[in-house]
Amino acid sequence: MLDLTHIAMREIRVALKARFRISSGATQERRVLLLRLTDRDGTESWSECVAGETPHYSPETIDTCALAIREWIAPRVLGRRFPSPAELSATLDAAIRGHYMAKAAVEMGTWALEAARRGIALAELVGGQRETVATGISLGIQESPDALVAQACDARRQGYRRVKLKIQPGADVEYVAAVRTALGPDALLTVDANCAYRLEDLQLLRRLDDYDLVLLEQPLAHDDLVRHAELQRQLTTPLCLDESITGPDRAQDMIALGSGRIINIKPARVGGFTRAIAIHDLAARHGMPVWCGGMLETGIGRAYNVALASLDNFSLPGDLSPSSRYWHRDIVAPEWTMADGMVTVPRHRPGLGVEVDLDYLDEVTVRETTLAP
Ligand code: OSB
Ligand code: MG
Repeated sequence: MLDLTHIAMREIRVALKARFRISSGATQERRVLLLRLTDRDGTESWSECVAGETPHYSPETIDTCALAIREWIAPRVLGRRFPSPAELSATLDAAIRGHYMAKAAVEMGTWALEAARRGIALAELVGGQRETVATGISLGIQESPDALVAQACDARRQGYRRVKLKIQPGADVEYVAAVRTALGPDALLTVDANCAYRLEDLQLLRRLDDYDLVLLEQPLAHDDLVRHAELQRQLTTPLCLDESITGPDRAQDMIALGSGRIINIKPARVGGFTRAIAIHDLAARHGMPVWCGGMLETGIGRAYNVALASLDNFSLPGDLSPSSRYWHRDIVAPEWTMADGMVTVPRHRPGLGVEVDLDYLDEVTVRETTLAP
């Protein structure tokens, strides 16, 4: 039984090693909202809210999430008992429209809490079987095709199993062609447009069919399914949806409409693990592969994604880069590492599988509030 007595909200400020640019905006300094959940029996867990500082990827931001958690989500869960995270998820769904990343921060925290209490790994609680998960890298938009090629070659030397290129009008076909030539025909290559195109760009998008891409991620609007279906009918490259899939119902609509053939599951985008697993299971029943996306997480968010990606139908490499890709110093110990393009699922440690480095966390914390019933 889950019985939360406190939720501590902590904002930290951490700088990425390098600016990360996608079609909808750039990030270097990150403000990250972390939660520490405490249960009546004293068990604690940490979770991460992945919302950015601006609404460039989704309508949510770190500030809307903090507001939603404080005003509407925490009051619904603190001091109430839930048999499991699934019931807590259903309660939040019924009571609050949208605010998926805010709900997810709390809901995912209860999965780690439940795992810690049972003394099992988060991956085991989720039902994941893998010992290691395959990792791809996401490369931001660069100044020139040459600069992108240099990063792609470096990624391959590091062992990444897949390279994803961020694209936008003006930085697409030429960049993709250069990287395909540099990496050769066997490299797993994908592209992500983060909503930068319109259906009218069909002729341009069709040119991407020449580069044997594993997938083209979210070319059209963040809430679109109908135009993506039209586009998929005109392309041979499989479309993969990210922003458009905010829950199991949207995944079902995507399948019914033919809006794409692959789903990028980010548990935070869809409101948490309960809904992420429902999408995973639905896709599996339809023979549709899924993979786990990233949101420039710290090592806490990474722990959740790695556990989720240990499920069977996460059959393409995820955006699960090790700590050193983004951070000079991560906030967890041990830091996340990659060997031969694989990240090890911490199956032999209970809960998240990593410890939070509290000394460093205090150094980067800018505010903290504790919510109680
Ligand atoms: O679309 O997958 C995306 C980062 C911020 C916002 C959106 C996206 C991304 C990434 C980062 O691609 C992937 C990662 O965390 O390694
Ligand atoms: Mg994406």
